[in-house]
Amino acid sequence: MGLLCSKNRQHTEADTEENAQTAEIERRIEQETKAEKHIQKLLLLGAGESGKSTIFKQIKLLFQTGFDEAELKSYVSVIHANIYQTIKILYDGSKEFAQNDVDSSKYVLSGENQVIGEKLSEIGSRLDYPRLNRELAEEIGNLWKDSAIQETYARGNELQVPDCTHYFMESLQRLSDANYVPTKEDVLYARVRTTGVVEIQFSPEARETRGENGSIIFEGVTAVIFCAAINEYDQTLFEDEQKNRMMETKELFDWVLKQPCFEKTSFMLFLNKFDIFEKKVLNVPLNVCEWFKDYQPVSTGKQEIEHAYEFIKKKFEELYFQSTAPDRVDRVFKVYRTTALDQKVVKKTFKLVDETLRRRNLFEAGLL
Ligand SMILES: Nc1nc2c(ncn2[C@@H]2O[C@H](COP(=O)(O)OP(=O)(O)OP(=O)(O)O)[C@@H](O)[C@H]2O)c(=O)[nH]1
Ligand SMILES: [Mg+2]
Repeated sequence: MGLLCSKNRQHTEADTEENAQTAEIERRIEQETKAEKHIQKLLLLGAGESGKSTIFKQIKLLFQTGFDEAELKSYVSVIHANIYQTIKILYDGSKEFAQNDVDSSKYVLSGENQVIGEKLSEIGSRLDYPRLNRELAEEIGNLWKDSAIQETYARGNELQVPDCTHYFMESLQRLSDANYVPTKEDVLYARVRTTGVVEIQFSPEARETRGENGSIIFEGVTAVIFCAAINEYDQTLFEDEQKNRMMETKELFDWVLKQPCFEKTSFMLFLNKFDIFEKKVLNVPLNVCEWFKDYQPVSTGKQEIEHAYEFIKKKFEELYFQSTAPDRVDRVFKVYRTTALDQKVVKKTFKLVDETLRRRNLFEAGLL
């Protein structure tokens, strides 16, 4: 009996211990599941130059450690390369317009600037650029101010002139200082073409962000952030100058929406580069782009900008519903107006994205 009792007691003790262990495991699983749910694995997709890397940099600045001095300095050569490449595009472009345009005289540079232009164009075609010094910066500055280059810049949409042009050209003196260290803003403007996929893990609480590693990881993606540069409706592709950039974005978005691996993935569409769009749309009609050829302006000024933006938004929404199979229509789809260079806008947008995805998690867990 005693033995039995003792045996029973042993049993009870073991059970209690086992129960406690099970409870602890369950508690940990619950904790880990909860923690995991706070980390959003986001995939940034979009055509070239749509702003994916800029969004990635903003996330790093906003929710991670930002850029340390070594990282900032690593952008010096990128920024200098951006300047040489840009001045080459503008100088070569002015030569082309001076030869072929009806109104050719306005694209002809002064004799002195032609000599400088030839020299800089040669530097711009090298693989290794010299560090930008005061003397070169002055020459580039003089060329930039030449009315022929300004006329050429006004036709930048025909020439693959990058969006960072004005910002860097107006800061040449600072950028050519021997002790120059790029600012956060300089880094956001710096342009490096990414090869590979931009993936980020984002959690406002955990302050954890990782990615831009070039590896293709589509599994477990909480949401796709699709960047569309809405200012590019009158521009052609860098890779194919016959193809309109907005048409390429349309095709890419359609393709991504139809991918089986994203059938349950949430879609966050960033209609990006709004700052450039709002300046352009009053001068360049939307209907120069085939996709927007049914656009009718209704107003002027701010109202017209809003009207044009809403028109584009509607086009993307229509495309979303056309390209989404009926069994997938319950995936989340949200559209945001963004200017990736604007930290406040990006912060606000990511708060909204995070809120939407959390709500979705709760909904899927049956808690909402
Ligand atoms: N004015 C303005 N410029 C922007 C905006 N978003 C990005 N840019 C600039 O546009 C250029 C291209 O942006 P990226 O972020 O490199 O574009 P991407 O999508 O990563 O391009 P790829 O790597 O070639 O696919 C950079 O010089 C950015 O500074 C924006 O909202 N407004
Ligand atoms: Mg990139």
